[in-house]
Amino acid sequence: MSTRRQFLQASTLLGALGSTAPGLLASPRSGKEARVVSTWDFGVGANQAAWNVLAGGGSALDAVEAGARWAESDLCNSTVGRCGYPDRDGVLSLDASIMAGDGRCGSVAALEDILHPISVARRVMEQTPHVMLVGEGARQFALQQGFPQQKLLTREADAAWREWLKTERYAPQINAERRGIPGDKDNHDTLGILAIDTNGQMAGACTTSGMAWKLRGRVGDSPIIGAGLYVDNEVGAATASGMGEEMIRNAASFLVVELMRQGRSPAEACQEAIQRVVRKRPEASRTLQVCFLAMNRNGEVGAYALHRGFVYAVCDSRKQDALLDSASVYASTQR
Ligand code: SD4
Repeated sequence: MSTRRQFLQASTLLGALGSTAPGLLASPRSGKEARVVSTWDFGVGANQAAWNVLAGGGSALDAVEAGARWAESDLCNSTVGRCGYPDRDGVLSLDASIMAGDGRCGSVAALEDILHPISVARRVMEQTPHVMLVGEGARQFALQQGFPQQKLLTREADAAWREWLKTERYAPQINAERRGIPGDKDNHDTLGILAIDTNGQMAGACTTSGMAWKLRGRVGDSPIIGAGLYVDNEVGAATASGMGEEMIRNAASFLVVELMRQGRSPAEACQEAIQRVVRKRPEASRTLQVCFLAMNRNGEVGAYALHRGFVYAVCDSRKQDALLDSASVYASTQR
């Protein structure tokens, strides 16, 4: 959180350099430069974990899994992994998806008691003929695969839930914590991470505990291929953060990739997808946050959000810790 501002100047520099300047970590064979991008400020840490893989010659798929695992272990994040906030029954359940640029994909939804849903999603992709496992079936699969069972709800998350029970008010806030609303934690901050490796292969991952205080059994966009994440080596990749129902309604990450296929830049594609959200539900769009992040197969990056406050992290051979402000439809985060 605190690191955001100091990156902005560097971000401008990164933007000025553009994505076509020759990078240090480029394959002489493919001419492709490795790059990884992630949602929100904790994306800087996730990118660094992913970059360690890419810089060692690893694949985009291994990189995004490493980045997502970093976020799932992060002790400061109340919306991803072990420190996530629970549903209204006090149960923490996790959603995650992973996708390779050749169309392979896997996901888990409403997974309980397992620290790394992203790695379970990858096992679904690699060890089963299926794409998605949910709930108790996903948990049993994870245990069979050797993932340890852990009680994940932290003391802080449990205390926050007990506090919430006093009012049971359920009104998702836009960037609440960033706006400094006392006692209000952000209840949306999914990690979406996209990478391209030096072989030109792309991959993406998305991991979240979903909306705090959600109805038990509610599944957001993050584990739904095409909504929270979509990757196609022919075109590029997209991921989303914010109110998942809007992404599902608009098949949003797929939409962003298809718009890039039609010739839009990543930023233009994200902007048009956001405009769809606005056109479909103009009133609701004033009270919800929706954010898209995309990277095309040339490594060009773009983002767009409904409301100001969305930041995304970019990491490549020139700079590993750049953090950029996304453009948005609404300049103010007022509700
Ligand atoms: C969801 N998109 O479950 C997720 C939550 C989120 O930032 O926070 N995204 O709807």
